Amino acid sequence: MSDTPVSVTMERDGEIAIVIVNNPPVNALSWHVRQGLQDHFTAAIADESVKAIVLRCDGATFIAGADITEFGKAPQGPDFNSVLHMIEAAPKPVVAAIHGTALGGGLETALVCHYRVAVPSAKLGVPEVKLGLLPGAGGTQRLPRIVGVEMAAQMTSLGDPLSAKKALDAGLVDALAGEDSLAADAIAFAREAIAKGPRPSRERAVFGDVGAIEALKAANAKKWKGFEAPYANLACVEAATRLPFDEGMTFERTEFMKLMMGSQSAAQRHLFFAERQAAKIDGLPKDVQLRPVTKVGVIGAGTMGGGITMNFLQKGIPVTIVEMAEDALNRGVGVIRKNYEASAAKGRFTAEQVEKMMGILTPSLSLDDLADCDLIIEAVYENMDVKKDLFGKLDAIAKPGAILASNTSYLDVNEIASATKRPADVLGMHFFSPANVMKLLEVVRGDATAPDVLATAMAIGKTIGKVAVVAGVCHGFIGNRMLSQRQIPATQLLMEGALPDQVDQVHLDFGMPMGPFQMSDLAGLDIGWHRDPSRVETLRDAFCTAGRFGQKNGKGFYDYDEKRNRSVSAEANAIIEEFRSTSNLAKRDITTDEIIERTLYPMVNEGAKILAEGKAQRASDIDVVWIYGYGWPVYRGGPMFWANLEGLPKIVAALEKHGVEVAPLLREKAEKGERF
Ligand code: T1G
Repeated sequence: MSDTPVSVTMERDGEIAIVIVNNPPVNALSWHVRQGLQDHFTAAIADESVKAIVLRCDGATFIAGADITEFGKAPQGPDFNSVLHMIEAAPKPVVAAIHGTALGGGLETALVCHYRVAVPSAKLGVPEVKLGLLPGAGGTQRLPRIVGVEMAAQMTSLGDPLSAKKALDAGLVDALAGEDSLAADAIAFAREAIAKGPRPSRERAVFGDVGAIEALKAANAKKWKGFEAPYANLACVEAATRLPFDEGMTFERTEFMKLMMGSQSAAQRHLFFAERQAAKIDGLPKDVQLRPVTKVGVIGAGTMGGGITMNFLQKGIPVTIVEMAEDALNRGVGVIRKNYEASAAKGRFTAEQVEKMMGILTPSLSLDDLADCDLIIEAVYENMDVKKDLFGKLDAIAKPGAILASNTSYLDVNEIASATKRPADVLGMHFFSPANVMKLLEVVRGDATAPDVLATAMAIGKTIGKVAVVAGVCHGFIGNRMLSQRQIPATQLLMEGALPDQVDQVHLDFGMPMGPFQMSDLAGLDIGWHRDPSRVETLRDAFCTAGRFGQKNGKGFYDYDEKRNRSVSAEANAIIEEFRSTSNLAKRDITTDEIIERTLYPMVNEGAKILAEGKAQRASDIDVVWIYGYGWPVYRGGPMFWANLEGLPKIVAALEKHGVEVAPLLREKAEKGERF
């Protein structure tokens, strides 16, 4: 008995053969699917009684791509391109019946079919660029022949799917089927196609304006900074405009293999799975039931409270927002409306949608109005006494079973929970500012937090469009705890001769959206300042004493114009030099390598401590935190993935050279030749 899983079958409807793929959950083109396609298409092509062939899929979707789990492993089963060329060369019409998401290799399979029928809800795309790849099975060569150069360039370099309607308009789909009658409609279409015969896309001419490719590069230069894949995709589409098909396929293969063997694709494929893994809670009892969340309470209508509120309103979840003072409440509600109206002006919402969202927002000056909320999130002043007092009041007001969440960014959630008689219902939900934009949500699990409470918070995070990661209680949880291990040495480097823009530029060149000192200026240098100008104990004290609070007042480590564009500040650098001169450190040249070793390696070191303490479930969760919370460049996969590429022994040696105590787990892995 062959141990090949049966993931492809074939049925007949008269003279029509129907090849059916069934490889849950997304009908990925695993090796046994390729084998099954090869076997059944060979049989259907050879069978004289078969006059046309339909390819369709069972389950949630048409083929959603190559099986990413097979990448980097020894090849098994037939070569994908060979299977596709065989289908395209069939002497009888082949019709792809598309539902769900025909993506990547899935769309490429549909492209070698001669005709394509899709249900209206289907989506069609080539998202390989988001994995640091390109469509490696002819997508870059066939799309310009079917939808033209401009759309092919957009589809491949941006990776966003088309709706079935747009695909129909573009000629990528030949007909729309009934949402519930795809199989029958595709068979009927195939019957009619018998007279038309096959229509291999490889024989069609490329059309459209190759100038669209340069225009796309210009329009996305900032977004694609540091990325290789978008440009490789466009190079392949451009090659299709000047090379015969087979030479174009060879060009595509060469470019595909360059990306596949590179670190950027490895990083982006790592993140594809890491993001999905982050949603999983290890050890969660199988029978956990989520608590219903139909009404949310938010306490605090400031920047964070308002942003948090917007997340729920956008998903149609009513929110009661509570402030202590009416003017603060009105201001907060006004900002929410203004933000929605600004988004509507950009076409993201209609005016009706804005009114509908504002219509399910209930402003209130009384905590008592939260009594019927299923989830209450506080976003008040970051002070333990204030939070404990508030949670004590909530304990008496909130209904049994309500989840009480703190948006604290570093305080001890266990201590906050101790202010209630229901610590099992308490956890942290740490949003990142601006909370309605940043995708990361750290869900901070208290010692007493119940499994269903944790699972519910993770699920509601996904519902409101966040990437939720479980964090343990410690100072700064995962992200901010590691951030402090970057900011402290960064400031120390200024004491040794570096300047803010030198350090920041190294981080910008690394791919971060901003460097340590730009971030400090954005956050505000006066956060936590003792406000005594005569007391200058730290460099920040010196800046605050000089009235340099950061972007908020136009000057910090940099000077800022009215559009918040930064420029090097002679005054700031003079303050640094003055403060540095009080230290007994000799000024010296600081290299780029040293800046990386002194600011990024300590983050990896702290990540190892976080893992060892169980404050993160897995190293890939730490990567997800830094990608979605701080803009770590996706093509470097996150701090822990990047550390593997750097080499843990190299990191250990550098940390020792700079006098940093090496985390035991990091040292252990380095010595054993292991990776995170
Ligand atoms: N390969 C392997 N596993 C995959 C997979 C894939 N392509 N896509 C999804 N999964 C797993 C996923 O890890 C998760 O596993 C489960 O399926 C459900 O996924 C030659 C080289 C299709 C829109 O990039 O965009 O083709 O966590 O949670 O939200 O040119 O999955 O349950 O164990 O995301 O309903 C190109 C990637 C590949 C599409 C469904 N294709 N997938 O979203 O479910 S490269 C893609 C998605 C390629 C060719 C090239 C989404 C989805 P687990 P999910 P979903």
